[in-house]
Amino acid sequence: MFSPRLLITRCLLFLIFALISNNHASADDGYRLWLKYDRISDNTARTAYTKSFNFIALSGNSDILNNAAKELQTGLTALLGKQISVVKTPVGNQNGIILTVSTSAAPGDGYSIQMQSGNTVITASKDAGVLYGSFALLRHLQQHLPLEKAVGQTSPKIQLRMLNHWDNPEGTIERGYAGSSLWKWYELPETVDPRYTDYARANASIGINGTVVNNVNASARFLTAEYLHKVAALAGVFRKYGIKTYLSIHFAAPKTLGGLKTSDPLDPEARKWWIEKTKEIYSIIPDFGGFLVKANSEGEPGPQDYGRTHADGANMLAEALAPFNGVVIWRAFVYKADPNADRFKAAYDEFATLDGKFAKNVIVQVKNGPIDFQPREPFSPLFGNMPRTPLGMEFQLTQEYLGFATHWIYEAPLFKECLDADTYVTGKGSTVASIVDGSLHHYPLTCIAGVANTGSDRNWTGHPMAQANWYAFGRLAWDHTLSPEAIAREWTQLTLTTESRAVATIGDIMLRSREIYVDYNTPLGLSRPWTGSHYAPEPWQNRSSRPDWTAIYYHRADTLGLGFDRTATGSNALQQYRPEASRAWLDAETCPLPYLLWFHHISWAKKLSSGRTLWDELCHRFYTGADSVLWMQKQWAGLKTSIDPAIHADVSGRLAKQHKEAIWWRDAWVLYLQTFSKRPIPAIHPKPERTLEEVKRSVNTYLMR
Ligand code: GCV
Repeated sequence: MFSPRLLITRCLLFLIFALISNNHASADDGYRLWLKYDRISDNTARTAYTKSFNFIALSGNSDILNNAAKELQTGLTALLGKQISVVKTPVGNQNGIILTVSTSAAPGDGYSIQMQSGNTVITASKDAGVLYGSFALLRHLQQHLPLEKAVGQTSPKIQLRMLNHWDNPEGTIERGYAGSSLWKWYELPETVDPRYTDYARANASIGINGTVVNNVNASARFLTAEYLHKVAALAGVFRKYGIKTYLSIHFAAPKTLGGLKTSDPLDPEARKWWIEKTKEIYSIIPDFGGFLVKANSEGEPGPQDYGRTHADGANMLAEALAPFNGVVIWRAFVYKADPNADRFKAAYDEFATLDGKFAKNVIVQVKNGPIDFQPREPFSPLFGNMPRTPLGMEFQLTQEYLGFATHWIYEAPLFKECLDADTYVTGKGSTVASIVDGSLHHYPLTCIAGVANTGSDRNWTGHPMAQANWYAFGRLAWDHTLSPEAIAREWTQLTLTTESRAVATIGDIMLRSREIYVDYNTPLGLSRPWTGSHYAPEPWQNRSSRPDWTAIYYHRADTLGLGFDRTATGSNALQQYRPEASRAWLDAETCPLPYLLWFHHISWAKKLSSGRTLWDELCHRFYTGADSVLWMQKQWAGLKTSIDPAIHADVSGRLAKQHKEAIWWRDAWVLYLQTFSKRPIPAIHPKPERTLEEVKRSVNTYLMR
């Protein structure tokens, strides 16, 4: 029987269901990254934009320009819910977007956005600039900001803004935690996965203009004709988004691939081999970017195998690339197996004396810290000490020492800390950023690289929040003056929610996340590399083929105290810095606590500036860090109604694991260090629920997985 009441109830239920499902149209798998373009829910903003965008006028014609117009069309249509067409000339006196290329526009890859006669005009001197401007406008609209606030001009501060992929030919990724390689080498070049286009869009949207597709521990296979054609297929996709393709090379390729007797950089045959190989590469990939090289590092071959220098090696490759305007990016990540040496000093010792000896098209790429992507490191002392050699920055987005894809760490504060550090090389204000962007030493080439955290996982980065590190890297590569806060807010609004309370809470978690991790993992300047997985701390590791591949080499715990003495009574690594830069670090009394154990061996009973002894302060930090993950969990739990349910559940699960591991890692350190300090854990902290042996066993079990 027909019942109007039943009908009304059913209608209401349907309406509620429709509203809920419209809010989270379908579970968000994270694939769209920060390019979601969900319909703008803020009516005022949407109405204003709708009036302003009736067409997209594009007079030029190139792949990049067409992609700029296409992206705007896709984005606006979805954001505003109305179809917008791309035309050759502006339509009558209707408001629209005009895309133009003009030689007098913003320099380099820059762009300007202006309002002229009701139109929004994006102008650049290069096609890529128009693309960047288009993405910037979309970014602006996704944040529901007033259109007039989009007006302005910007150019990137660094020329080469690159991702470095540590991807291997068999599809694995060294230190990759988000599945396997994005590049399906077996299928290429015949099959070109549409995902490559989405990868290129994502990079272009944040201004990244270069990508090294293979691991720096390079297989010579990438230089075979077979692989060059595969790489060419990728390059064919990337160039349409203004991205150049680069390769990591195996320095011994003349021997291993070319069958020569030597790969000596001063040998004419070896030089000729590279010249011919480079010509072949450019015949297949005409806009090829150049080579990235890891040489004489961790077992990789290099010029020192023949008694030559890094400059000899780099210059041989530079000679081959120069006719094509290609560049050599030569890494400074080197250290020898010398039991008496301090790994901290190695890059400086090998490179500083080579300043001025590199060819014009060589960039020396330096990791942010002197050791290896630790949760906190002082800036590398090479910055500032090679004024005649362009120095590039290498950050790591993949979280090798930062909890892989399980622990939520927002890395922008780490990047900024290094970029803003003052080297004092030409007086106060000689920041690392001013060296990397070339403004201090007037480098003709500038470069910044991020070791990619992408993989075949549907959401690209494994941890949904790790997308923010890719995003922040690109934004800082464009403009290193941006604040981590602003980038976090922007990313959250584009990616997760525009609800202001949720944006603030997520920003708060993000900004505190790195410090929390440092506290339960490497507080007070501890560091912990060794040759293993680099996941859980294993401070007891004392056996390896070389001393600098143990954990004890780094923390130097003994019955007297803890930390690496790098003052004049120790390795004297501090001497590699300008006195003004190292002044605060030199004296244990003044050394800021975050760097204390990087530079000093401190006795367990020493009273620190916090008022606690070293031992008590360590316990305090380890416990506070682990407890703070609980805080992160609570904050996140409170956002359930503001975040897509699939993403919310995914992050909740990872946070639960992070909390469990933070306790475990805290226990690993505290119980191990206690065997030296012989001091009790302060009574305000609960005792670990397991013994050191049990912790060790659980680490081993974990590693066996
Ligand atoms: C690509 C660290 C990592 C290695 C990496 C190396 C490098 O040692 O553990 O996996 O190798 O850095 O940056 O070359």
